[in-house]
Amino acid sequence: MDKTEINALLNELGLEAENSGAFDGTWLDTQGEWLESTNPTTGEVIAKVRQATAEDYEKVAAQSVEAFRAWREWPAPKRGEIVRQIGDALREYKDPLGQLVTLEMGKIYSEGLGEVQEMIDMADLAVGMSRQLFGKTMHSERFQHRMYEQWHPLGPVGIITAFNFPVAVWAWNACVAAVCGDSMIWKPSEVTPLTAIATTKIAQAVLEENDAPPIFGLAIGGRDIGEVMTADSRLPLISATGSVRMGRAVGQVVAGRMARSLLELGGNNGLIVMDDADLDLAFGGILFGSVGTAGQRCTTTRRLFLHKDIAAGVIERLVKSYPTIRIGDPMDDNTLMGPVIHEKAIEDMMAAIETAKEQGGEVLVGGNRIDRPGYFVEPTIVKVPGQIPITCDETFAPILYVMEFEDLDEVIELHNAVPQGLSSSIFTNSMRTAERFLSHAGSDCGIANVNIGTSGAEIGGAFGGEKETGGGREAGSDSWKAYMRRQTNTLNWSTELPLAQGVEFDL
Ligand code: UN1
Repeated sequence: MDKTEINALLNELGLEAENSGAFDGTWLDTQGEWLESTNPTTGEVIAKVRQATAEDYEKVAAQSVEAFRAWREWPAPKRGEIVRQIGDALREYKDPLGQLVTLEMGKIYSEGLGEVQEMIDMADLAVGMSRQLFGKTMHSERFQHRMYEQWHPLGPVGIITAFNFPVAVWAWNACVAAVCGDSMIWKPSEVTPLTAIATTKIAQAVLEENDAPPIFGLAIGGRDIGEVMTADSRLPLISATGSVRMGRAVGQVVAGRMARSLLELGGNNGLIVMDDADLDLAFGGILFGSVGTAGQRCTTTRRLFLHKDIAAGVIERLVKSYPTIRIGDPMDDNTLMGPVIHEKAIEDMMAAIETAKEQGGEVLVGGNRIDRPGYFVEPTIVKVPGQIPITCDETFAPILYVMEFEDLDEVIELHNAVPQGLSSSIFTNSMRTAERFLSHAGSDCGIANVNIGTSGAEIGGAFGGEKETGGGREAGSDSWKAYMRRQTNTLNWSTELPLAQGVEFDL
């Protein structure tokens, strides 16, 4: 995209060369430090954003409390109707918003569009949820008593998102929180502020058309804003996506004030190929899982386990294919892999490759930075002698560690022997093997797949993982419960006051 095209795109999405990074129903005249949003494809600045200060945050939070009080009075299906309209607005803006995701984050345009589609799907799902926030009814042990539970709106929710899904993860949280009756404050990644501002504008326009309170607050800033938000006792839930280090800090502070956190942290996802697998299917799954999004999904395939009888063939095919992956401008339809997010991502990737070599790994293909403007690297395969310390870490880059195994027991053990537990997959045509992998004695991850890869989950299922991945669940299934508070009600319509458990307490 040239300068004129970029300016036209910014204009279409209501962005300017200089933008405010704090929104409480109006765009605040922020006085924080300037942030430059950079295009990872060229290294050039796209536009500037002024970060929220602690004072700006205070305004956003105070307004969020107000908005919550008004919003929780709206019946849930009416809240769902607003989210339905947000889904429609996102359909209208799918192309430009998808382009902005590609411009600012660097994923290929088809994935940029896919990301906005994920937001639309999330809105549709949440509309349905708005009529299904079910509580249970129980039978009371007492005569002429009724007992049931209901789910109430929780309060203003803090949402911290990462650069790699700069808008979809907001939608996972925001669509559900909105139908649940919550207001929210969003702290996006500092490297993708423009997509956050554009999204907030799209959602706010829908609220205004419907005279709804400004439930979608925004506070763009660094760790300082994250810390103020995490410690803010007005926010009963902090939903945070990002590194284990960040999540540990957030989780401890939030636990300290007895609030709730929903953490979706690092993954170190393994893909197992058995000797009876359909190797063409497996190849497709490995390729998208390891190279897609330039290795920057939390569900990216990072560890590949190959049965010894098929290992040589699969490795040969991968090593031949990797150099043919079309790397370049993510806006070009032909490109399969765009840049990584910034210089530091390249440094981290190169450091991980060096460490892997020191620990016995052998680079089979790739391993280098590509000499061109922007932040481009070669997707890399490293053969490792088994689990070595570096394969227990998540490096947010397209490095695939490959190891061989002999039998299922061994590989399940190996697969689970890392601190993270997000996504996992096995390729096999054996029903027994598949079921074992999905059983309690199989994968220990929050997501376990058969004959599809580790990445690209649909929004209908609850998304998240175990161990250091943080234990949170977002998006589908009953994840909405995290955004509401449960109340158990017992109602006596008799003329007596019997006590539970048959206790007698008469004068
Ligand atoms: C993430 O990388 O934080 O399953 C989310 C997937 C996507 C979401 C990834 N639907 O790969």
